[in-house]
Amino acid sequence: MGEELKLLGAWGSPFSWRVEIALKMKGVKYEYSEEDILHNKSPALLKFNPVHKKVPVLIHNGKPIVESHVILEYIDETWKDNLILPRDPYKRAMARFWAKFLDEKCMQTLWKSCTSIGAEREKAHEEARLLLSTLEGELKGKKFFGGETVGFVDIMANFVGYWVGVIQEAVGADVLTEGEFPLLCKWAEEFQNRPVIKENLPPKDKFLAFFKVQAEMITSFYKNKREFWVFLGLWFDWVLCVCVMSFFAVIKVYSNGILGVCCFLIVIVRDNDESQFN
Ligand SMILES: N[C@@H](CCC(=O)N[C@@H](CS)C(=O)NCC(=O)O)C(=O)O
Repeated sequence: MGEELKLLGAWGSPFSWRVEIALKMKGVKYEYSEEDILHNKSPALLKFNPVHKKVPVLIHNGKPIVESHVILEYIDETWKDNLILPRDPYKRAMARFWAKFLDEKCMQTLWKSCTSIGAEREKAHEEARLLLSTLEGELKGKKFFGGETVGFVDIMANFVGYWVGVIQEAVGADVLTEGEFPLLCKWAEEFQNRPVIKENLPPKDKFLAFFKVQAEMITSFYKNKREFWVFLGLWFDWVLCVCVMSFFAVIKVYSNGILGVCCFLIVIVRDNDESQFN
């Protein structure tokens, strides 16, 4: 087939990387185009992913496919060698279930547990531990989530297998540790050592430097957010104090006024009464 296959991606994106790995596992040739997602998205990205404007976008013979898990399924159905998803319908359904769990539950929490600070970090850390324990349980008696070889769930779990380790190193966090999650750590090692993965991992030094900057930005965001709330709290106390004082002052002026009016009326009434007797 004289096919045209192009991937719009970003070097540090676990989502783009999923697609690259799937294409490489299948041995499919493609053209790669690096997107500057932070500063300058290309017209092609905006045109082919107008809904989310995000990478990855796979363009096959002019037709775009977006969302990494959708792209993985498309690749698996289009190029049949080295199947990524299991053939058995139940196992396929379960693979999709875990993929959803990874993207919807784990990714955000793991990211937050590595980058937030204070109470927010503690909370995210606890949540991340629970999620990682669930994944640890899923690996019991297996080398990979997919069984003996890397499959759909392993590719979807790439951020646990590589990204979390690098982010932890960059920011000094310890969410995923060998002591607490031995099966997951062993899996991450096996995963990274698979030839197709090892040869295509994003460079660690570049990654560390990138995440240090990102983490500093995010940490200062959380710090500013906390300082903002402290400032707002103090400001609110002050406003409350002024309101209470004003309230009592008004009551006092008002009651003095009433008292004055009452005295005035009493004097008038008495004057009137006395003049009747004269
Ligand atoms: N759910 C999407 C997520 C894609 C995504 O978040 N891509 C990021 C890069 S890691 C992106 O392009 N961000 C650009 C933006 O948010 O504007 C997928 O699975 O493909």
